[in-house]
Order: sequence, then structure tokens, then C-alpha cells
Amino acid sequence: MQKSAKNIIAIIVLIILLILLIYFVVDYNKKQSKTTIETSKPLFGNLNQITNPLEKIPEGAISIKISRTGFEPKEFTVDSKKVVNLALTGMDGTHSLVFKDKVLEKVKIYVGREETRGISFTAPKVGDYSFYCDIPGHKEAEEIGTMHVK
Ligand SMILES: [Cu+2]
Repeated sequence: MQKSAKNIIAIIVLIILLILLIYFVVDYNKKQSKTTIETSKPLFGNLNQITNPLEKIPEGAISIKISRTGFEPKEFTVDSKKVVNLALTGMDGTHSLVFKDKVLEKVKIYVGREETRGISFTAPKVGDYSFYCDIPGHKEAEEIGTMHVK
């Protein structure tokens, strides 16, 4: 009789310990996830599917670097009515790539230092479209370029 009572107490203590253990593990995991620093992932936002951005830069994307010395390359050529995948990499701080023409007003890429972001859009009609960095003072410092559409 005494022995089985001891067994029951032992089982109850074990259950309590198990509940405490689970509680602390869950709590620890919650704290861990709260302190996770969000890193900026390369993002490829498709203008036609903006709610479902791709996280990988498609193969054959036009890669442009931007720094305080300007865009590199400063010019590129695309085909009219074809999809353009543009990837911008910031080299030394916050920069952007925006187009002057209203037709391309939705095509905007903002990047931080050592960050690559991109956008997909359909090339407009044949012509030359100038782009620039709209961070104050950057356009004036020759952060400008041209997209040729043929
Ligand atoms: Cu800039």
C-alpha cells in the first residue's frame, strides 16, 4: 500500500517536471525567435505579380551596380514588349534606380549597402529612357543612366 502511494507521487513529480521542461523549452524558443534579426534578402518583385515576389534573381537579369561614382553600366539595351529583369546592387550606401518617364513610374528599386534587389517589368515602346538615383543630391552627382529600347 505504502509502496504504490510512493509510486503515484513519483509519477506525479515526473509529470510536473515534464510540464515544466516543456514550458521552458517553448518559452526559450519564443524568446529566440523574438531576437532574430531580419536580414535583407534579395527580392525580385514582379510588377505583374507584386503580391508574389520571387526571391531569386532570374537568370539573364541585367545587373547594375550603383555607388557614389554612378551606375555601372550606365547604359543597357532591351527589346520592346519583352520582359526585363533588372537587378540593382548597392555598393556604398542607400541608392535607387527610378525612371524619368511616367510610363515606367512603377519601376523603382531601392537598395542599401551590399544589397541586391530587382524588379521585372515589360519594356515600353522603342526609345531611350533615362533613369537616375532619387536620393537627394545623387542625381546631381551624375548617378544617371539610359535604357535603350529597340
Ligand atoms: Cu544614389
